[in-house]
Amino acid sequence: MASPDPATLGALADPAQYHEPVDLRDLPPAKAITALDTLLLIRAVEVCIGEGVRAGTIRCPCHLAIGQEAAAVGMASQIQPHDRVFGAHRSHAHFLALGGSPRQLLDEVLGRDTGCSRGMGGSMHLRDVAHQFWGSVPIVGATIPIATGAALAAQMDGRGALAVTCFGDGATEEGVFHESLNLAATLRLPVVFFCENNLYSSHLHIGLRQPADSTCRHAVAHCIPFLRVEGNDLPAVVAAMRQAADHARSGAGPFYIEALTYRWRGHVGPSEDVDVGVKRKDDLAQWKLRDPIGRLAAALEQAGHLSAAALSEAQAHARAAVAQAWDAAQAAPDPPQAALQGRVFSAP
Ligand SMILES: Cc1ncc(C[n+]2csc(CCOP(=O)(O)OP(=O)(O)O)c2C)c(N)n1
Repeated sequence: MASPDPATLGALADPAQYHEPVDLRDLPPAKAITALDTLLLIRAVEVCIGEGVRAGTIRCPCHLAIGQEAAAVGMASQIQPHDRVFGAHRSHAHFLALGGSPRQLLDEVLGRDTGCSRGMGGSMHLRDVAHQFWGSVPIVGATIPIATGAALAAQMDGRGALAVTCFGDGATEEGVFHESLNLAATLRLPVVFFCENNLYSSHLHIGLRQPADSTCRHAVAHCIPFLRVEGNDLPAVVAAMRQAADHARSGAGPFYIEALTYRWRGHVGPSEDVDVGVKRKDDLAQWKLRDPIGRLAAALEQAGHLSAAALSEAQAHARAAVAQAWDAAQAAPDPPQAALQGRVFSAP
């Protein structure tokens, strides 16, 4: 079989395709149901955050990943206790997919003392080391070299752990991205470069920013094996991530994944931003038919593992859990004023 063209997304970029139920052959039903519950929880949390921003209750900038949930859940499926995962400005889904608490996330975006970063970070500085999420930052591309350093630490520790860095297609335009791929390949570091290509960087389509629409060509340039995957197909992302993680853990060096997906909301905030970007209005309607949740649920229903009533119940359960967390988060305390300086400088 010919290798895929590393520069071209081809049919994957066509929003009119891949609307059918996903292929469940490689994912046991119990795992698929658990994954569906996580996808529903992430969706419910992000819808809640969007409403909080719209109402003015949440005042930090929030970049929502509604529509991109399967990429995060597939990435998280292979993470083990000594691994270190890093995110970026759009990382609510990474945090939750790894097992982070919705309550701690909601507390954080509300600036509460009980948030995952003690209310000092907001949406773009999430951290939950107990669930292998070592941090996200707003500077585009900034966690890519940090993850590469974590992979060097993992290599020196010799426990078979790996580092994962999740970033968008826009981050591949940063110098540190290329420096990190070069170093990781040269030192054969156990790092998975996980690119969620949602075709946009802020309001600019990739066609206006890069000479080709697939970022996998950068992996080839740095002698790193790659897989390109339909990012709204949960079992496909799980399979790709399994191959990438096995490769990195075995000592064979870094691996590059490009998960093609699409965000339903604008770059930042809850609006759908259909009035900006190239053809976004028509494309968004098509991408909603390529919903990662709908396609997984349809496959489970088709295979007889899920009824329409059970799906509604799971959705209601996710929404109720989030509503309860939201109420509790609003009642949580703000950080004390003394914490402003106390958490900036480390004690001698
Ligand atoms: C170094 C740097 N340049 C520019 C910005 C402004 N900025 C924030 S997010 C973003 C878009 C990044 O796009 P991408 O990496 O594809 O991630 P996505 O938003 O699509 O998830 C930009 C340009 C920034 N935060 N940091």
